Amino acid sequence: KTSMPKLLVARAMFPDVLAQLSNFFELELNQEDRIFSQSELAERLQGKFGMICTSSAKVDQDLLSKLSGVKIISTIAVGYDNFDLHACTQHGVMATNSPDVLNETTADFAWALMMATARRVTEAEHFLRAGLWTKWSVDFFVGADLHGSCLGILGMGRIGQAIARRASGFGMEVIYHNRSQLSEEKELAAHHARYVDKQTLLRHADHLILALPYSPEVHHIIGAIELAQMKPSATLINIARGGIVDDAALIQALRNGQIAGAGLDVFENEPRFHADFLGLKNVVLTPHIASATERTRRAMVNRAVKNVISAVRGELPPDLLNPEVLEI
Ligand code: 8YV
Repeated sequence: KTSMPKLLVARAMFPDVLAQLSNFFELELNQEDRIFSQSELAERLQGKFGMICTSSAKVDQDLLSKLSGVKIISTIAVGYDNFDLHACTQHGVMATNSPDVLNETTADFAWALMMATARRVTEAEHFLRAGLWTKWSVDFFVGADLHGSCLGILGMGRIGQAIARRASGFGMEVIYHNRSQLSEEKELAAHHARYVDKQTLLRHADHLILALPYSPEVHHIIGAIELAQMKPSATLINIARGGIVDDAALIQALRNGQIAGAGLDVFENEPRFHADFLGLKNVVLTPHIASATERTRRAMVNRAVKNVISAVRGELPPDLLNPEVLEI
């Protein structure tokens, strides 16, 4: 009897979705939902066909050089900045992600953060919960309007475009900056989004949403200089990745009133984010949950599962990120 290949599932979730795997693999689940250290990850990956993981698993040259026989790493995320694709290819490892199925859900959440930040929803709730609501006044928790304002989007991929489409219901103007300008057809579909340079985006946006993938080239692309160019009444929303924003500079800008507020779902060094955020009232802070709806997370896991099953069957994984690996 031939034994089945082994698969490391770095998180234990949606058992019914994972059940598809048991026809193909002997599974090793991370029942405790721990984030593995690099040495533990290397140990656990030894002798495995592959791994299903999340953004917290760092797959780099150092890790890969300790392994042999690993064929696929499949992340439950659209962002794959935790993978060194070049190193994966060199080591003959296929890398896959789970794109598309989270676009609309993530766009919804960007709007949730933008609305909560502009209208100071969490700040007002804290006030109420603290028993401080003893009287009411006309200038009580005044915030900024969304309707009729200018929405800026940095990073106009599939998620950025889904965010832009939603602006039509609010009568907002949409401007964006991206590595390249979208086709006219795509701009039209994205509520007539207008391509501008980065400086114009920073200066004109009343609400600026970050929706670009992380790479070393965009590290701290929003720092002290950029924040100083934004309107004092503006809000900054990050549903992309920590590291795009210089968090220390953002804290300064929020303290000094250089911008009005920030809605953040991602942070540098999460889950150990900058503690000074907690002392600020003009922030809405969430623990990386923009894609977290039951339906979408199931769809993401399903996609990650499909990728490893294709690989073990000798088929092309639908979301292969490094097709060059097939030529090796
Ligand atoms: C993931 C994300 O849920 O898709 C991404 O890039 O950031 C989230 O949707 C998270 O990264 C876990 O892998």
